Amino acid sequence: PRNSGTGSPATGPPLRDCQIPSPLLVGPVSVHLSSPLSLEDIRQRNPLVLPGGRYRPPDCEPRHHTAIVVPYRNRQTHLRALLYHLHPFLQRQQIHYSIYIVQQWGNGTFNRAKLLNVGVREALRDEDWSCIFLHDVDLLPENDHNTYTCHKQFPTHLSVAMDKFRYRLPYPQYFGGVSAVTPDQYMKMNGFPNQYWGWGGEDDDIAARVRLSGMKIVRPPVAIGHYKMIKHKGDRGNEQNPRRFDLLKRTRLNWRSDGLNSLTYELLSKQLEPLYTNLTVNIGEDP
Ligand code: UD2
Ligand code: MN
Repeated sequence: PRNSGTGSPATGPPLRDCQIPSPLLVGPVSVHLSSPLSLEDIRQRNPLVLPGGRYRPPDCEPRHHTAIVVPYRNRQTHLRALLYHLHPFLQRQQIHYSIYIVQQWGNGTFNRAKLLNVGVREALRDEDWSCIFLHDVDLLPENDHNTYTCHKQFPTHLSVAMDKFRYRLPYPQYFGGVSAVTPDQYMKMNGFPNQYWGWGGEDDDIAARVRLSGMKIVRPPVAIGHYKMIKHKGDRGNEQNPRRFDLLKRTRLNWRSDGLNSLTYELLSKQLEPLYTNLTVNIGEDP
């Protein structure tokens, strides 16, 4: 059968494969941040997006199946800006995709990497995604040639040129912001660390896992990997993690035992919102 997963019409003639590159791409786009629309307005602008934030191109068979996983708590305006930009962006790329917002329940210290682990696991319960994106809520891609697909062999880092860093890579091993893995790559590196509570270090730990598990990081050209980061202050509940330097010294010892294989959490709810799937999760507290 040509259609297996969610969002597929039940019958109909086989579709031809989507063209590469997508004829709908426009290249650089200007990203305005003035006043993000309401969720209802965004929904009306994206009539083909199905509940849960799912989409597949209507007139060709997609070659890529990508889950976008966003670690999240209390960033309503950023979320609206992200949905406003990302839905049309991904549709121009003719990808079959779904957006997952992984919301940390409660007021405990934020844990980005653990939320990403939860998102990957839950997304893979829904579909055999060929690619999983790990996406900060406040980063908006500025060029749709930066395709939201995976490299066959190696994890990808996409946000290589951000306005915040004057459109340059801040340091060679930098892996923060937006990155992507295939399920195989994710398993190979035992997922992400669960022990980074608060701001910082977890992205460097993930980059170290890539290397320690025998892989490397691939990146799009700087001219294409442009992102705008919505300006913001640090969040309450996500203060700098003073233990991050000590933890990073131990990645080499810990990565095999802490990660996907030690992940525990309680899924409190899963809701198919019009523009995204909301997962509310109790991930426990900093011990
Ligand atoms: C940098 C990295 C980010 C991560 C972080 C350290 C960039 C562009 N991004 O972001 O990937 O490594 O440092 O942890 O370099 N969040 C919430 N609610 C909160 C706190 C965080 O939703 O209360 C989410 C949200 O998706 C946010 C992300 O976590 O974008 C990263 O947090 P941040 O934006 O405060 O950190 P930032 O910009 O320094
Ligand atoms: Mn940020």
